[in-house]
Amino acid sequence: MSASTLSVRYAFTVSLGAALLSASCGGGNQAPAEPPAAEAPAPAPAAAPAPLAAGWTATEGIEAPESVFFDPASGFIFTSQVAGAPDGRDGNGRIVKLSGDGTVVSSTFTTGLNAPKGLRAHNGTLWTADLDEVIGIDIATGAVQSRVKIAGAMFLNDVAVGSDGIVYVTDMMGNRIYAVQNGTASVFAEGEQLEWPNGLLADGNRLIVGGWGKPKPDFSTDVPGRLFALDLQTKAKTPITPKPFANIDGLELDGRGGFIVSDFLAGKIYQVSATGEAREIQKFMPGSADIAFIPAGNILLVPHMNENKIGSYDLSASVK
Ligand SMILES: [Ca+2]
Ligand SMILES: [Ca+2]
Repeated sequence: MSASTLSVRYAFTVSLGAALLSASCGGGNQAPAEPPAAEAPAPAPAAAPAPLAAGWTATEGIEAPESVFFDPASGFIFTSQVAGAPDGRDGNGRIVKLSGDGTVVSSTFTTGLNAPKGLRAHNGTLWTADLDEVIGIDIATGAVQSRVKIAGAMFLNDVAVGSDGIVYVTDMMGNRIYAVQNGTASVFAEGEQLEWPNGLLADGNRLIVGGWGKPKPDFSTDVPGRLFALDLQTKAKTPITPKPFANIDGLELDGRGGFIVSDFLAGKIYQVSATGEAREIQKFMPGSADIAFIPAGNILLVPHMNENKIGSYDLSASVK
């Protein structure tokens, strides 16, 4: 290629660039003469997520993760970063977006939160609980769409969404469960019979609740929590496990009529049958927070809150 060919191509590129710049500035004559620093990138097509897989660990941008949620609609994984104290109003809480193979797609998917915890999605909105607020996030962009501040909330923790779109949220330290609908919160249930509720799941006409037990200042308990159900219409409580057995944090369906739950302080994972038999199936370091379980493939996603990492595990050998 000759030097003159190069110079012709360069001149063409410069003039085209100047024309584009001129157009983008409104077509006036005051457009600067120099070429733009870089070509304007075409809108990138949304990258498809990698298939959900087991056997990986993610640490990039992971900072005291409380919840991990697999969104079946988009195929992406979302995880909440408390980043600092669980009750810290510090403005550094984030949501991180990952692909199914553990690749971090965005470590700043949503920023400006405080200490976000539970995550669930409904109709394109990712819901989280952040201290005393229930926050709706556009799952396509990460932008905050709505905030509902709950007066009197002490330590909001997990969220669940009914088929009708009502968002339920546990207040572990307040011994309450709130319902949020059309931007307004109301008390759904309250009292010590809620066993200091942490994990929450909507399952048909029931709300499944994971009790932590009455926490001491260090969050340990003399009596841990049970797994129980609340009827969404009557609010009647039905125990699932007959006895308290764990400081329950994460709570998922096992796809077999029962549940997968995590014990945060013990680091243990249990499978609980529909009739309430709790069986330990995995043990990690303390700090197994709000897990995700995907029955297809028996994949468990664990936010290891004390270790600043997310792990993905194949439980095929232990889930029955
Ligand atoms: Ca924080
Ligand atoms: Ca939780």
